[in-house]
Amino acid sequence: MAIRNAYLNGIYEDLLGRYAEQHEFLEAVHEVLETLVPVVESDPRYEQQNIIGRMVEPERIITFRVSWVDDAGKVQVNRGYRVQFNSAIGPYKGGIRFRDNVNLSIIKFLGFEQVFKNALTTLPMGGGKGGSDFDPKGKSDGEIMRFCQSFMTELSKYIGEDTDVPAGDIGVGAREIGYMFGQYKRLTNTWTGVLTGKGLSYGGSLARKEATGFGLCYFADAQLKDNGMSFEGKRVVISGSGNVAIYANQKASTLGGKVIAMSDSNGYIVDENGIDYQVIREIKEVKRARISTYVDYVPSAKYVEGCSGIWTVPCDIALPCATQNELNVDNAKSLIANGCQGVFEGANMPCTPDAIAAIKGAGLLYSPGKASNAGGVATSGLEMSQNAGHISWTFEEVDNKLKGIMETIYAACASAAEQFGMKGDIQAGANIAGFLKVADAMLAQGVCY
Ligand code: NDP
Ligand code: 2IT
Repeated sequence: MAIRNAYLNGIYEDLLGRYAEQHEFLEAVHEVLETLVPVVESDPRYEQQNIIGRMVEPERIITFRVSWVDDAGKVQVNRGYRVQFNSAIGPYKGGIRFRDNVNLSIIKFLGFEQVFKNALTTLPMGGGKGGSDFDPKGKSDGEIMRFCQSFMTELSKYIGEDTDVPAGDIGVGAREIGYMFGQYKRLTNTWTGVLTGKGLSYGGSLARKEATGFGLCYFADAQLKDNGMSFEGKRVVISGSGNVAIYANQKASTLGGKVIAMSDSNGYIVDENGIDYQVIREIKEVKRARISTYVDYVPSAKYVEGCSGIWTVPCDIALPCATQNELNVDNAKSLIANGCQGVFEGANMPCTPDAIAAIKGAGLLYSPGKASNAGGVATSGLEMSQNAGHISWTFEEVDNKLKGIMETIYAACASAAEQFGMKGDIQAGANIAGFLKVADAMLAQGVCY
């Protein structure tokens, strides 16, 4: 759909012609540009200095071959990426994703969103993202280690504690971060906080593991309260069963909600008595098994094959925490028909554009991932501060800072939306508040990228 501003529409048309095959990237850019129309029209400098034209093009893209030897002695080849998108407000910062469907479009969309998200955290971090089409599922520990070492051998040339600080994302957790950190240290002979999400015994921050899921619920709670509601007594459906989903379950339950369904890429489980996050953690973090095995631990639960069916489970609050475009317009219609009151994104871009339109159109509360899942990277920022100061904060200190940051982000999104005549539109507010900070820094620094 055309964007109702000639400057913005021209930029989008140009990207469409140049990167026609990068669907996820185009989707993420379109979503942001649409909401920036009143902002660009409020200050001629954004167009004069071509701030948007510069923001949609990464400062640097690195792609590389990752060769490694599998357990059978065969040499395997994967593709590695790091997109250093924008460094206007701080060193590039963002996760690394290992999944078989990873390509440049996915890494660019994630890097683009990360720029706005990191600006919202109030911490000085630019945006970047990386990954590989390597899938850790079904690989041995030895294979994972050899892959991570090979990946880091090349990546190490481009990152550093003041340059670019990667972290985890889908398929990259404490194990992968550990292997990559070890290899970086070996190559550089320096101990620096070059990665976040590290283990607690070697510089990791307490509460980083929990941060994205906890932060999502702190954000949702702030938005619910602002609209006279709360988690208390609500039926909650959470897609995914990874890092974000597990701790979203824990916090939603603490806040009085009952999580009745969770999923993985094969299917979903339902239990009206509530799903125990500790059992999910045992299955996913320790055993690295499928969510279908939950019924072996809790016989009252039911397993259903096929992951998208989870959105047909009637609920009050939906927290999509798996992956991009996992919730389409039909799923949105099911949620609406079943009386859902709010959709708060834990994953990056989980709702398709027409799903978002349906959700907002039906008057449900909606929060975009780049605001409501910012607690993960915010706590990565806190890990960087602790590493730089050679100190460590208690779980409570970090958790309190995280809660404060999420409430501040919600307030900033709400206020930016209101300032530009879109009161209550947290999607627009997130894009605008993130944009204003980055654009201001770019204007101040001149035409340097
Ligand atoms: P994990 O790898 O820990 O878990 C991912 C979960 O999503 C798994 O349950 C996985 O199922 C499921 N999943 C992945 N791909 C698909 C798919 N194509 N269809 C259905 N389900 C799928 O990742 P995270 O929890 O870290 O990340 C989840 C989302 O949150 C991603 O969008 C990520 O970008 C975003 N995010 C993560 C942050 C973090 O700190 N980790 C911070 C902010 C956002 P299976 O086990 O079958 O693979
Ligand atoms: O999407 C994200 O914000 C993340 N995967 C976390 C990034 C980070 O640097 O902690």
